[in-house]
Amino acid sequence: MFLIKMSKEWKYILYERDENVATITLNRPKALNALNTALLAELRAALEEAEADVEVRAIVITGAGEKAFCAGADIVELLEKSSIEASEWSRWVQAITTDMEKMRKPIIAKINGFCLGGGLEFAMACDFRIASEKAIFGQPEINLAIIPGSGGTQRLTRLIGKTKAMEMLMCGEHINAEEAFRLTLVNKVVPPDKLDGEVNELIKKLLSKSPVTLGIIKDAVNRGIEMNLEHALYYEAECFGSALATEDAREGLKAFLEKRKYEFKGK
Ligand code: DAK
Repeated sequence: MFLIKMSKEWKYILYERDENVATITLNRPKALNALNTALLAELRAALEEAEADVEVRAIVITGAGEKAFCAGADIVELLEKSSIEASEWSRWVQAITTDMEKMRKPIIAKINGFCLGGGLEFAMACDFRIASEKAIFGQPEINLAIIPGSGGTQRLTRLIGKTKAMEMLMCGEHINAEEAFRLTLVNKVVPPDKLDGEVNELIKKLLSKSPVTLGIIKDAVNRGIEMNLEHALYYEAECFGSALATEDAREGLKAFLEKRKYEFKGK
């Protein structure tokens, strides 16, 4: 039986640490978990806490309530910002998603409902997206005459390609989970009552691997995708060298030859 260890009292998020897994729940269900500045500050602090906690080896982000993962940036707040405030806020928010990609631990978005605008941008900064059949996706910013500001125009294009990204960004329409899967925007779609189980299965797989090597893969993919192929392959070779130098790699290679199960130490 896992012990639930509550870490801190937050106002807009719930943070649970259950053995090796930290779960961060966006917790403004009445506003469909829309991202106001206070929530984002807490989310950032929670991510930092999870990254710093040596016991944590996987992070799950999800939304409170039945209806939404996150319906995007808080529209009430957006209207109040001056142009200068918006630019500063923009850099600050972008840093959170960029940091999520720099973090070494795998991050899973558990998408239980509406996943729109900034909500989808945060989901796209995660390493995995597991969705309920009820999930709805979109970049509806165009309907507010704004654009996504936290990577939506960039990460969406990288994930699903220019043709469909342009359509989603310019038409601002919702797509259902099945379509999101077809576009490879999500890894898997499952009935709502199977969502927790599916995410737990994925976590089980990830926890069985070397955490240090998972971190190297995440870094190689996220940095490499921004480079030309020649530089990316050079970087991959450097990462390969780092991976091979770990104790876990020695253990993995030896365990194979000795026909036994590996025991990784994360070193
Ligand atoms: N912000 C604030 N409140 C929201 C919200 C949002 N994004 N989405 C929903 N709510 C609130 C509603 O106002 C409503 O509040 P009450 O009226 O009950 O007080 C409550 O949540 C329930 O919503 P609905 O009554 O509308 O529920 P429905 O089932 O009828 O509709 C919906 C659900 C998700 C289809 C609808 O709520 C909706 O269309 N919501 C807006 C979705 C949206 O447009 N999202 C994009 C927001 S803009 C940036 C970074 C990020 C961004 C921009 C810049 N930088 C770093 C620069 C991102 C921008 C966005 O995400």
